[in-house]
Amino acid sequence: MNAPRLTYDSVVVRPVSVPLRRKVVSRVGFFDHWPIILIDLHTKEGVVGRSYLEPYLEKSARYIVPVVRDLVDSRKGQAIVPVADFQAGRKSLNLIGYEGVAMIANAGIDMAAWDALAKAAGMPLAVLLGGSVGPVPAYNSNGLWLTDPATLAAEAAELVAEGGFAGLKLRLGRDRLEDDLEALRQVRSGAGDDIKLMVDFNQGLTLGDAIHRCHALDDQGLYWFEEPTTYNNLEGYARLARDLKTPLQLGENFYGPRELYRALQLGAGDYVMPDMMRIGGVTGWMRSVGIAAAAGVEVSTHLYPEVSAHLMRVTETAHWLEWQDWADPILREPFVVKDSQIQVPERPGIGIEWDEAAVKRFAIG
Ligand code: SMN
Ligand code: MG
Repeated sequence: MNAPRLTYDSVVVRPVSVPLRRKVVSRVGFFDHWPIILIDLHTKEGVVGRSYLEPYLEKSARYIVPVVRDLVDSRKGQAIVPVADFQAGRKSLNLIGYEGVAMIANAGIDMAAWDALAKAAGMPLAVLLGGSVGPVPAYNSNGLWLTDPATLAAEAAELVAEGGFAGLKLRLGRDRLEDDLEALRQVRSGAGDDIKLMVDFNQGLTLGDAIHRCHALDDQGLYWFEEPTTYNNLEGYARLARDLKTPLQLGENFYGPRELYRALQLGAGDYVMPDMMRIGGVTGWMRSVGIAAAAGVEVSTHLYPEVSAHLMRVTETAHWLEWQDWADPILREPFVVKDSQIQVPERPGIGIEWDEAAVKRFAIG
């Protein structure tokens, strides 16, 4: 038998900061640039595994990058076995915590390691994982921030046209209910009444205000309410999920499968949407979606549309992919989105290669 075997050699980790076409104005912050940490995992055999991390905060590259380098250095010469490496990597850092930077660094390496294995096997990642390439339903999350409601009708129409989208994400949680209602009217007037509206509060409300606001909006026909209050107030979420008619969505802040499990046990949400960097890369995702499927809960994605698209092809209760094009400027071949679907390409691995000229232009640090 001649199955490919790969060995850790070295890693190149490069932070970039990419300008955003539409500035992020949200309760988690204002961003006109988006930091992305590019990971090139070099194997002794010559295959290079690629992934990226989106750490929100530009300055966080200063402490995430050394952890990624340190973990890979400690594995030099070892076989690449992502499931065992993920476990060992987390354990090696558990004395400073299983979450936060430790998880983020492990997740970044995990995604690059899986990419390398799929490339060595000559298969798209979805195929290596036992699935097939094909389309994944996607909604457009590239806009509709907490900006002047009067601008939202035109923006919503633009966002639909960007990929024939059947769903859009809208950020809510303005000081006055009337302004949220006006934002909804504007978005519907631009996007049409059939559009699915995913509504994200970005943890902006206290539990009491979340109870008021979500009940006041409960008859608006919204597709989901996302993160109305602090992400780890799971008992508060369970109360909201029990009392509201609109499905409650959470999960972009789960660090690892156990947090997803705990949230589902408590009935804290109707839907979940793990984030590749926090749930633990490909390995963390695969473990988590088994739990969600067993609980009968549908799974959407958060950021990372390229690798997430592969994983949705092997996710039993796959729901909606969040389409954000923020990494497109540094990708040689951005993924194609049309008819509200992202297409998993017929390329080995995840199918991302860097546009090196753009990487140079946007480099930081
Ligand atoms: C989000 C993502 C990135 C920046 C700000 C807000 C948001 C989402 O929570 O779900 O897209
Ligand atoms: Mg969100």
